[in-house]
Amino acid sequence: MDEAVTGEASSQYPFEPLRYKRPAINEALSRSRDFLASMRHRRSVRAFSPDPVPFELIENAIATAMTAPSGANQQPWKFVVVQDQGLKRRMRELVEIEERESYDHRFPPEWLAALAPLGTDWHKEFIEIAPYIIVVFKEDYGLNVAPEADEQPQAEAEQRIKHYYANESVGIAVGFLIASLQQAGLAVLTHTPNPMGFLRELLQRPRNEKPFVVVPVGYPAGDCRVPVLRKKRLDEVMSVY
Ligand code: IYR
Repeated sequence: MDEAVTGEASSQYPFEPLRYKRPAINEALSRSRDFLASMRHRRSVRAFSPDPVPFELIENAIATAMTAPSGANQQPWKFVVVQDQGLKRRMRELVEIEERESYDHRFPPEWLAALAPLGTDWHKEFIEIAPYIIVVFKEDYGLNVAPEADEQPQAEAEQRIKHYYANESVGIAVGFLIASLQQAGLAVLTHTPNPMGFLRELLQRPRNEKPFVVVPVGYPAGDCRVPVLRKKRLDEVMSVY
């Protein structure tokens, strides 16, 4: 391989051979079709069963999310798994306060109209019922605390490292997370209470972490119903030049 193409020659960091095995075409097609079929069954679920979920499924999903590409490989994400019943109850209370205000006063009519087919309202009991709530945080910057932090006022002791493409990076990682959970037969919702700054306080996260999305995870309730929604067709979204 031409070193100039990889940038290896100009990099001061070590490179290693890519570990890669090209799959046979039939094998690739078969895996790709199976994955598509599974993902086509994914639905956002708002009615969960309280049945327990093996914790390894949560860990594996987060480990999968962590493989996502990120701007400058800065991995600007944190995944906070809430299973404590008291904490979930408190989270539900706080979410419902904000959501009630949003539905009653903050959402403009066009937004309410866009949401109408989903049948959502301010009630968020799923936060208490789903066995796990994964709260994903985004770091717009990293925080390095200098070793001599003790002797300096806090503002001087910390060093901020700008993160690049944090939104895109965390968005991709959440996609991986959801795909992994779907493969494990679990249901999720991508929930974005608005505003959700209170989650940083509730979960006592450092100030460089910003709540990105709340992901309740569990098995769907036995009587779970979902709205009839249509996904766009391939020809509506794909252009080949
Ligand atoms: N956060 C609110 C409203 C909401 C907004 C969007 I955009 C949705 O796709 C669904 C709901 C709620 O969770 O009810």
